[in-house]
Amino acid sequence: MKLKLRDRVLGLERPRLMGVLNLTPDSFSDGGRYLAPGAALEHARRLVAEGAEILDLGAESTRPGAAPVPLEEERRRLLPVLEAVLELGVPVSVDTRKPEVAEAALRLGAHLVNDTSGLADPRIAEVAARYDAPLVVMHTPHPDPRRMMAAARYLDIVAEVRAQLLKWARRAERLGVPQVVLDPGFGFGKKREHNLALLARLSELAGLGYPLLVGLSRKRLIGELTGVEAADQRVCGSVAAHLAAAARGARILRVHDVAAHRQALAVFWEVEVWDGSS
Ligand code: HH2
Repeated sequence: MKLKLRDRVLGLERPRLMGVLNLTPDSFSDGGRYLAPGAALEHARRLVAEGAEILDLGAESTRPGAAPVPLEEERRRLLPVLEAVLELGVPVSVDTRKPEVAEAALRLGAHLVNDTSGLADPRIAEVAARYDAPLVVMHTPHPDPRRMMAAARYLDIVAEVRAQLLKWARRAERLGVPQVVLDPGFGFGKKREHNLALLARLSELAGLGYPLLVGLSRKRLIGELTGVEAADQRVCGSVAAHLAAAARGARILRVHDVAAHRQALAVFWEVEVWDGSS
């Protein structure tokens, strides 16, 4: 499988690392660290040097309870950094729920739209279509982070996420999106048992035939399973979760700690594909 990122192509025959760059004051694990454009660009360079093959830039936190960021403020945080990051030569994804922000980013040259709203505003798909860019369709039971945890009620989480993602993917395709990437949305309106079920049964989503992206990096699930309170100390747990996801078919891993994931993947993948000849 391949991911066509406008003017370039990323093979998905093996898992790829998407490095997270949060241009926010309030992200749950690194809020405020990369708000200044200089610090953001320096971090982007580090992520690329460590092995990130896509960078995901976001200027609005989606952690449970986060307040929305006005359009102008999101643009002001994102666009100057995006312009500089594009110079690094690595494909860039823009993590936004707003069609206007997606459009401004694509006009500057961004390669992928990462919509974490569950296609709440379908105009975002029309924008991706117009720029021939792929769209990440992520599951959330409610587009507003202040209300999504109250919506965490499922009978069969995996079946419901699968059905909803398929519905949104087909809608995006009808609106002209050239390629859809699916994401179960770990932590978005999901409790421990929901996240665990989704991870254990991820192959059921990978089998749908779309590229599968997952983001478990430093999330609450990792804290719950390990007892590690500080989000930036959850590196080993995040790596373990992402390897479990890769073993079940995830091909884009959205991570904060690129070097650790790269090392782990280098070993994991050799074992996965070993055919006895070397
Ligand atoms: N998770 C976060 C943000 N964007 N995008 C996709 N496709 N999948 C995810 O799981 C996902 C995402 C949340 O993580 P982070 O960016 O570190 O935090 P915050 O939303 O607080 O900025």
